[in-house]
Order: sequence, then structure tokens, then C-alpha cells
Amino acid sequence: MRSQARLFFLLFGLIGLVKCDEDEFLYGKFPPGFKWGLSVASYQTEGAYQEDGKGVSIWDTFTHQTPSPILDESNGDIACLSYHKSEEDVQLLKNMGATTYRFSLSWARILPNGTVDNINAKGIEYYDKLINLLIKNGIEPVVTLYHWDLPQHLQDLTGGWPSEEMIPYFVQYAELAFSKFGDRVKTWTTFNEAWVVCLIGYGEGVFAPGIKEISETPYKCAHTILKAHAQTYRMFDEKFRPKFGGKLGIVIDSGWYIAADENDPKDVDAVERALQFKHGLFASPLVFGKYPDIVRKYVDEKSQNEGRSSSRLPTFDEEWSTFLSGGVVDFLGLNHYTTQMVSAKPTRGPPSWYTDQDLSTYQDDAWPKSASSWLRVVPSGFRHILNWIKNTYGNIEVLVTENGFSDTADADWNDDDRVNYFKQYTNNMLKAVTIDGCNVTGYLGWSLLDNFEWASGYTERFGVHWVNFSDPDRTRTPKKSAAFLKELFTNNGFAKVDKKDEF
Ligand code: GBH
Repeated sequence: MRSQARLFFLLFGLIGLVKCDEDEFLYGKFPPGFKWGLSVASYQTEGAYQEDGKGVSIWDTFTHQTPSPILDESNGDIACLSYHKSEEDVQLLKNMGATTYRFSLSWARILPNGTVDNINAKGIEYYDKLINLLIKNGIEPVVTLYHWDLPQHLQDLTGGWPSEEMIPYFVQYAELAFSKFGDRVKTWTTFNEAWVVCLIGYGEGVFAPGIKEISETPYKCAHTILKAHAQTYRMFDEKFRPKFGGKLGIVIDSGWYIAADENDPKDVDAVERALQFKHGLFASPLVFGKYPDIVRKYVDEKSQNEGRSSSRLPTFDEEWSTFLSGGVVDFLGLNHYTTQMVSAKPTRGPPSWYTDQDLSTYQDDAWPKSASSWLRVVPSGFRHILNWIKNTYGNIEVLVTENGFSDTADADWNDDDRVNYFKQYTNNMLKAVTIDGCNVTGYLGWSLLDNFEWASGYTERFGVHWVNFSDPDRTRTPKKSAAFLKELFTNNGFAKVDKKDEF
């Protein structure tokens, strides 16, 4: 009788959980040791673009063109002045109760020409100081080697990422970084969002270096980056892991995708295709040693129909396939912001990554907007993409390396929309971790500071600190979202409190 009652309540409870957990706010904690913090990137925050021997990067060149390709004709010459504000930035993190900070190294600040025959000691010093300050304050550094600011010299020398000549230059730079900072940095990522580098930088030309070669070049670029990552992983394994320990991953951006008509199997198939073209294109080779079958099939067939003698998607030869199939990532970094609707209606245009997939994407007008045209608020998408990653890659470790919301330049520090975004998105992450069992080990919000937002300049703000870009000192003011995240970080989740819940 007693056990029957227990069973009854258990079943009842489970049904309740499954039924309600989609919409209901979940109170609860993340696992002990869950990492919390904020992210930034070198070109977007450091400024000091030609101080202390820094070399020129492709973003310096790109933003200094006339006419300017940047919406407000701005650049990252000064940005947030973070090159001179390590103490202050670390203090802001400490005030928020952050345990982790993700930043990227400016390759050209360390190696002005990109090559290891000329090391800029001042560049090493800057990162040394930042890393030491973080550690002194109990904040773990998470370092990205490449967040888009390629030394201009290497672009000129090789043609950039579409060229495999880039591989040894990257591996040597990575080796230098590991040897200088690996005693203190235990979490490394190689590339931030190779999709953006290859499609927007070398395909559409809207980001540096501004190359418009949409059909084949982005796939070549992806191929090089994957090989450069893999060789870096092997070098890390052989030369540094035995000495320093630590983990090495890559950062992949992916939204979630929803079938336009969930009862139409064509649309449902298109969702999986979209995910494999966006996320699988980069993760699959590093986890399984090959491009996703569906990507291989579609690009090969299209290329053949175009009368080409070989596929626009390169192939890993046997040696590479064997090497990659052992797995060359310790974790996957995930940048997640938004969601798209997907229909099986092909996109029109010249042959490219966009048309190869035989689908089209759009956003629902009912979804709340941000200041960025591409970013609408769909919190449940976060839980879905985390589950898809879990199911696709055998519950691999995931570190959320970016997630955030933009408002406009004239918004103030009462950023209720951002508070709401963080609250809903992180609550969906809580469900993914505690209900669905997704192996997420930490969360880094984008961004610690308002910063230089690439082709949008300073017109969109993602920071939890408001930066006064008209003040030569670039003063920082915490927004409401900084206080919200502080509470989340220090509670390690959402505590059900009796006292008035401020958020
Ligand atoms: C992240 O990318 C970046 O890692 C980060 O540096 C950036 O600050 C953050 O987003 C906020 O934007 O309309 O052609 O200009 C997220 C994925 C891909 C979203 C590129 C914006 C703009 C394409 N991003 N996309 S375009």
C-alpha cells in the first residue's frame, strides 16, 4: 500500500514535470563548481591599437578604409581602453561574483607580424598582468586564441584562412601562448566562431578582411581552421598537457531552429540539416573525424550539378581522418543568442553555403526584438540546442562561452529587457542541466562591457556595464543586469526566496 502510494506520487510528479517544465520558471541550483562569468574579445575592448609595439590586424585595416564599412564609421582604436584598465575590469568582475573571465589574445599585440621570429615583450606583459590579477582575485581565465583579429601581415602573406599556409603560423602562435601562459591558464579555446570568420569575413565580405567569394572560399576557410585546430590540439597534448594539464576546446556559434510546419516532415528534416550545416560542419570533424554525412551529400551533389570536377567541400585524406577520428576537443564552447524558423523552401542565389542546404530561415515577428536585426528573444531555444548537442555528440562537455542581448546606444543602465533575457535564457539552461542532464560546466555572458560591435560599430550595446564612449576615460557604470547576474552567480541558480524578489 505504502509503496503503491509512493509510485503514484512519483508518476504524478513526473507527469507534472514533463507537462509544466516548458513554460514554468524553475527554482533550483546548478551543480557545485559550475563556472560563472562574462566574456570579451581583444579588438572589441582593448583599444591601444598601436601602442607598445602592437602590429596591425585585419580589423585595424578594415575599419580604417574610406568609405568606412562600419555602420557609424567607427573603429576599435580606443574601444573600452581595456589595455589600460586591467585593474578596473577585474574589479568589475569581482563585484559581480564572477568566478571566470573569457577574453581573447590579440595575436598582433604578441606577434606584430604574426610570426614567432619577432615577439613583442610588452604584449606578453599585458596578458601576464591580466592573468595574474584574475587569479589573485579568484577568477579563472578562459583564453581564446583567435577572436577574428588576424595580423595583417599574415593575411598579406598567405591570403588568410582559405589558405592552408596559415596552419603552421597558427600552431606556432598557439605554442608560444601555451608556453607563456599555460602554467596559469587551464581552459583554452582556439577559434571563436569559425562560421563567422569564413562566411562573413571571406564569403560575404561584411567583416574583415572583406573578401567576397561566397561559393567555395568559405568551405576552404573552414577546412583550414579545422586542421589548424587539430594540429594545435596534438601539440597541446604532446608538449603542454603533461606539464600543465588543462583543457582545449573550440567555440562554435549556433542558434536553435524550429520547423515552419512541425507536421511537415520536409520542414522537420530541414531543421536537422540547418543544425548540421551550422554546428555540425565544425564540430563533427573534431569529434567524429568527418563532415556530417548530410553536409557531404548536399554539397557534393550540388557541386556535381554545377559541372565541377570536385566538390566545393574539401575532403580530409585518410591520414587526417584517422587523426581526427580520435577526437580533438576536450569540450565544445557554445555561443548561443537566438532562434530561426526553418522551411524546406530553398534559398535562391549563387552556389554557396546558403543555397547548398535547400532551406530558408526567418524569424517570427511575434518574438521580442533586440537592437540587433538578427537577434530575437526565444529562451526555450537555448534548452533545445543544449539537448541537441548532448544527443548529437554523446553528452560532450559544453562551456557556454557567449549568450547575451543588445539594446541601443541611448539606452541607460535600467536594462530590464537584458535582465529578462538573461533570466529566461539561464533558466532554460538550468532545465537543460538539472532535468535533461546536459553536461554544461559553465556560463559566460556576453559581455562584461559595452564594446565595439564589429560592422555595427557602437550602435548596439551588449554590456552589463555601460561604457561612456564620449568620455576619454571610457568610464564604466554597472547596469541592472550586472546586479541580476551577481545574484544568479552567488546563488549558483535561482533561490526561491520569501523576501521580495527584486528581479
Ligand atoms: C558573437 O557572434 C561574437 O562572438 C561577438 O564578438 C559579438 O560581439 C556578439 O556575437 C554580438 O554580436 O548581419 O552580416 O553583420 C554571434 C553571431 C554572427 C551574430 C554574425 C551577428 C552578423 C552578421 N553573430 N552576425 S551580419
